[in-house]
Amino acid sequence: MAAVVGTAIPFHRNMPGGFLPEAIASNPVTIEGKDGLVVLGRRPLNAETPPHLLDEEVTPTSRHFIRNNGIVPQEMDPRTWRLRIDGLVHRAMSLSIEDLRKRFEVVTRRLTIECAGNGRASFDPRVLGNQWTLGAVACSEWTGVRLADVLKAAGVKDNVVYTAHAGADTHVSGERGKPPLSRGVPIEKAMDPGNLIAFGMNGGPLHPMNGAPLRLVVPGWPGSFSQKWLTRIWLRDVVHDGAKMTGSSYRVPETPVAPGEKVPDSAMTIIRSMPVKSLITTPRTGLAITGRTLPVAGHAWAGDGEVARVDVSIDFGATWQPADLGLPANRHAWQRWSAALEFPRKGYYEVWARAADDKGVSQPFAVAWNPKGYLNNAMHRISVRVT
Ligand SMILES: Nc1nc2c(c(=O)[nH]1)N[C@H]1C(S)=C(S)[C@@H](COP(=O)(O)O)O[C@H]1N2
Ligand SMILES: [Mo]
Repeated sequence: MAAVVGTAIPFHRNMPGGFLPEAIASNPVTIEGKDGLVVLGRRPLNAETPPHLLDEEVTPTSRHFIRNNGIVPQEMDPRTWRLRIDGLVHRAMSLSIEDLRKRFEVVTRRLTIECAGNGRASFDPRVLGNQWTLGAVACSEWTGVRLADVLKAAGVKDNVVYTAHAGADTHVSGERGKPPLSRGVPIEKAMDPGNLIAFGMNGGPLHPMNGAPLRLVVPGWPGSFSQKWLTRIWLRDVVHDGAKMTGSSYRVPETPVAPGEKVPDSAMTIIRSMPVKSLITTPRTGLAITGRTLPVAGHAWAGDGEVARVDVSIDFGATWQPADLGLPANRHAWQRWSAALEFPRKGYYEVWARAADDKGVSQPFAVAWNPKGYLNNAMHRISVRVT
């Protein structure tokens, strides 16, 4: 926190857990091309988007969250950028962005990216890491070529089990050749036609903080698989062991554990599909209304699955009312939901939203605690005062 406010905080022990210093809360962030994001840390730069700024069906580039593990590259020239595909392939390739455009079908898709640590701030006991609240999620419209098409052109060998991704960002330590993040996916997931090697974002170029000029978008799974500033995809015959693939990074206990329990790395498993989740994006929390009715709306998503229903409650979950739920624009796009609420009398209310996926799995009421603070898909709630 001291790094974020720029100086030591003598009374930091008195600060409550999950506390946001006023200097940060009231300090409008000035990241060029971003608007309204709340900065969690500056080195590396991490910033999330308040839910009410995520109301649009397609998240504008200016509101796509930023999750950096390292220092962003200096050079992001799309004309000189190269992507290498190598390792266990029949034809290793080095491609420019122009090559990608010319050689492969260019597609545009709305794809949800959510950081696995989104919601970490609500873990009790607290866990280390960026204290994301709700806004490390976005659904922008990405343009690029299918990862599967490029891998097919390279000719994936039969013994390949995993991809390994590399980007041009550098480690915060400044140590040369030490990548901040290098993740990979099982080859079956890599071959899913939903994954893109993207060079376009919302009809324009990628934002420098979102991986310009070239990134992976591997929707449905933790955002960490979507390597930014993508320079290399290496095909391997073992589970990739790059930076933040091993130990407890992006892993959860194989079986549920009690809050605060110590879990050995050997009992942790790599996170795959993200769980079902929803956000209330209209209205913003804390609203006071004078009438008795209120339209509410938001988005819901379910990793590799689809959202089957969203329900809302104004009585702390005692009764539920079904929301109208839209279809995804394409697979892996979040789904719009809306409902008309009616409040019986004046007073303080909370609106809770709960999504369920196509397997009938719902969002839980409370956080399922795990040592690294991942996969918090507890229901989102906002407060409303009827005056
Ligand atoms: N090269 C590189 N790619 C990266 C990261 C990174 O630190 N370096 N962070 C990952 C993580 S943890 C997430 S959640 C997403 C976030 O994408 P965004 O910053 O565009 O929102 O990028 C992923 N890709
Ligand atoms: Mo992430």
